[in-house]
Amino acid sequence: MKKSYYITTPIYYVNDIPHIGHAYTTMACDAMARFKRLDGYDVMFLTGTDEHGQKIEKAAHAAGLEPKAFTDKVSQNFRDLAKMMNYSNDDFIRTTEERHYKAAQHLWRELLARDEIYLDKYAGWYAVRDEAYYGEDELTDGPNGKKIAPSGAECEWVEEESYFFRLSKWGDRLLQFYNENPDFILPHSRRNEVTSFVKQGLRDLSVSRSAIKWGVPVPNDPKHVMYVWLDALTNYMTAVGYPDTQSDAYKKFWPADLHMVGKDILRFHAIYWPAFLMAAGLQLPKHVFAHGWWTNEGQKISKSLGNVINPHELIEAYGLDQTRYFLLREVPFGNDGDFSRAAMIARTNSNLANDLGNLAQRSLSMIAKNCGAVVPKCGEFNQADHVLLNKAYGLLDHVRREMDVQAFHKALDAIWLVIGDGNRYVDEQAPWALKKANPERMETVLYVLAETLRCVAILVQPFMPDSMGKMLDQLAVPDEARDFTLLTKEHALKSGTPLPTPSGIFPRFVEEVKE
Ligand code: ME8
Repeated sequence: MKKSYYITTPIYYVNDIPHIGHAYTTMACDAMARFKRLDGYDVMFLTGTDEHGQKIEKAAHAAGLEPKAFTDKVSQNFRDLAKMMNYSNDDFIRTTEERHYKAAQHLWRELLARDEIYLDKYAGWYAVRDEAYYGEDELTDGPNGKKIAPSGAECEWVEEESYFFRLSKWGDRLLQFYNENPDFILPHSRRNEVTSFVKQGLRDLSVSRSAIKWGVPVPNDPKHVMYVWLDALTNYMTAVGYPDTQSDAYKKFWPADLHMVGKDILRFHAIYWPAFLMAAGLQLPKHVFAHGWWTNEGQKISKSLGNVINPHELIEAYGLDQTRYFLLREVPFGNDGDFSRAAMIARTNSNLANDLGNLAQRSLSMIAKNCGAVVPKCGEFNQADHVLLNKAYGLLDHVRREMDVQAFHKALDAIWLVIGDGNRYVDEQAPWALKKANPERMETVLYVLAETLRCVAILVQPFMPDSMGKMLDQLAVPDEARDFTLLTKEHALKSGTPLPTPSGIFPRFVEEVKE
């Protein structure tokens, strides 16, 4: 049986316009999902939308719509984003779906039955923007006497009847769990912020709202709707069949291998979620990775500043695969990063047009011109040939190690080192000069280049599936011969295989000069 791999994105609040931040998280998951599929795993890759809560209720009313009609309309924006970015998600969950109500209410009943939930009254601070409760000690004074959360969100005072989850009793168990599973919170540099929050002592968590209507109804108490984070987190199990824990999907994919999130929502995923699951007697996800935040030319990205970067515009200006590549290559994954047009153009031109594009273009056009448009003949390999080919065949192990810890930039770096070696090899071997003097050697050199390109293109597929698909077409590699088991010399290109006419894959980006 194939090994399984389950990866999730956060489910996005539907009221927002999808921007580079959302595209980034899902892109990271898409690269992981595609990588694992090519590496022989049965993959489940989930994304979707978070559609309940006070924030959405307010946004719907501001738009003059009932929440259901509003969310039906705007959740489409996130499906469109997934299509536009060529994400390979296997499912798209909406928390307003029937299957999700069933799952969320089941989890509630489980918690209630285990006496993990009790009815009381909440009196405290709430930030609608974050849909989060904050303790007085966490807040600072803002202008107009407002209280401000560490995230910068404004808080309001809330007093309402509310159900509480006994979070306070799970602190020690959580700390023990982090200790026993040192790779649960990734990158490791983020562990401290979670453990110190838990060590300060956890308060019981309000898990229902009675002042708002838009949410999953609390079973047997229609005055209450579930707190949106308890509802939302459950999506990860809904999509694999919960509450049917005997279903094939659940047995195969739960617990999830990786919840990918932005650093802003680590607390919910690394504290609340495992506590809910422990309390319900369910298995905990294996890893939560919290990545950094993008700024725009040095500024925080926000609707109110009007500097939101729309992925659609990036694709229009620079190309789809160029955008996908840039997102995961520019910034070490886990760190914050700044978007700038200059960086986008520099990356596109140097790594794609120059390095990879040139290697492919030079090799394939020489083959088309000088080798009768077939995979060249392959003579005896010399030392230089062996060195390059062994590096290409050796890449998978290295890239896999980096991907397994979500070091996307390092995985790409490793591949680009071999691309750089390939370009140096062309210069040193100078196949154009061998044409007359030693045509057999010229064919061997071009063969080595084509074979190197095959390995590179197969490995880069998770990041740039369309472009690498084209490159593999140009090398006449059939669709069924593009997974990682084919990355060996036993599966090398066969001399004499007819090749289609090559064409450039990565054009140089030329800035329009304004008159
Ligand atoms: O928090 N840079 O949804 P959300 C990088 N519904 N990533 C960014 C970003 C930026 N500038 N802006 C947003 C929610 N993100 C909840 C999640 S999960 C059960 C519920 C990404 O729409 C990043 O992944 O506010 C962040 O965690 C997520 O969008 C927040 O999305």
